[in-house]
Amino acid sequence: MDAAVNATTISATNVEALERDLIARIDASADDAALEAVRVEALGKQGVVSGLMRTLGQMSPDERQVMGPKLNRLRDLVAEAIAVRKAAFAEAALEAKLRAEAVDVTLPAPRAYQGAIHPISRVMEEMALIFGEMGFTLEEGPDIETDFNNFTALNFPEKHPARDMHDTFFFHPGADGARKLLRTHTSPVQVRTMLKQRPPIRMICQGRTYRKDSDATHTPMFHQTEGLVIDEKTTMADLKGVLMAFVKAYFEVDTVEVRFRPHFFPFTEPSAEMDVRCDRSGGQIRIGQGDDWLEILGCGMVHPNVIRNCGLDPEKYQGYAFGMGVDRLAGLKYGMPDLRDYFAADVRWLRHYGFSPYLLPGLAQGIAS
Ligand code: 2NM
Repeated sequence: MDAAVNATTISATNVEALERDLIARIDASADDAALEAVRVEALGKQGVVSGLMRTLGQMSPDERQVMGPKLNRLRDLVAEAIAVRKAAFAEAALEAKLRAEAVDVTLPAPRAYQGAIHPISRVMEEMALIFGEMGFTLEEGPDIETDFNNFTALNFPEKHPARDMHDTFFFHPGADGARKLLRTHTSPVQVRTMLKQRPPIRMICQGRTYRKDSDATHTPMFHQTEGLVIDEKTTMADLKGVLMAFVKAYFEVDTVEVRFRPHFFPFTEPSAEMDVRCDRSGGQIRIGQGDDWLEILGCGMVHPNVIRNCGLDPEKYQGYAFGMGVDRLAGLKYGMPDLRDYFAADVRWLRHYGFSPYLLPGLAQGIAS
């Protein structure tokens, strides 16, 4: 410390000199460590300012009256200057850290990390759009269902093979003995809709469905789009008209020939499978022309037992229903042959078959644009 400063020969002049000296050293300190050294020398227990404060006790009252305020002021000024300098160091350190960690959020993401709309999502949007234009509402239900909603209400006999442990993923029974299951089709959504809404009902539902099945054309989780119309006068002709309009819009063809083949479902009577004319020559399937047929969906008039099980009077109401596999129809439209690829989460596959989130399907510009 400056030789001019000596606690026994303290004067107003050297308090000022000491102040200038300390402030200059504080301002000149380059970092926290240098600043701390100045603080210890000035304000620490052995520090020069602390030492001067102690001399007040030995001064005469007159001297103390003069020097007391000066030393208090010196101590406060030095403490304040140190605090200001310390804050400046902290601020500079933060600035440097922010600069070092800066991310330019306006930069485009690297190509490898860009997402795409999965073709299944895209196709479900296309289907919802087509049926939406025909006045169908879109209903939803849970993947985990009750045995009643998935089977019993839909007129599946108690011993029906589809209830078998080999097809259905059952959960462990609850305290009441009832076992929940992963829905094996989206039809329980129709059951829920009939139970909560008075006719007329004109709805579709879409989503995940589950069956114990796995090969090139079956995955244990797959997707369905199903539709239901319930009213006082509905006919199989209405059903056929709606489905033909759907097929034309979905495959984007002006004309398409379809045929109904008799079939069996527990929940419809009569039941049918619908085929569309197609051409298989040349290794790929072309819809709408040719001399072959391709099965694309199941349908029928809703069984009176189903209407009754869902709380409606089958004497007053009838309706039609249909169901289709989204995954296979997506594969047909966009040329993806192996269903297992859909769920392999391979970014190369998704980049090739995925859709831009900016290009939404719309009927005006063509749903595939
Ligand atoms: C299909 C085929 C035929 C269908 C029936 C119902 C309900 F709930 F109204 F009874 N929903 N879906 C149905 C009918 C589904 O899928 C191949």
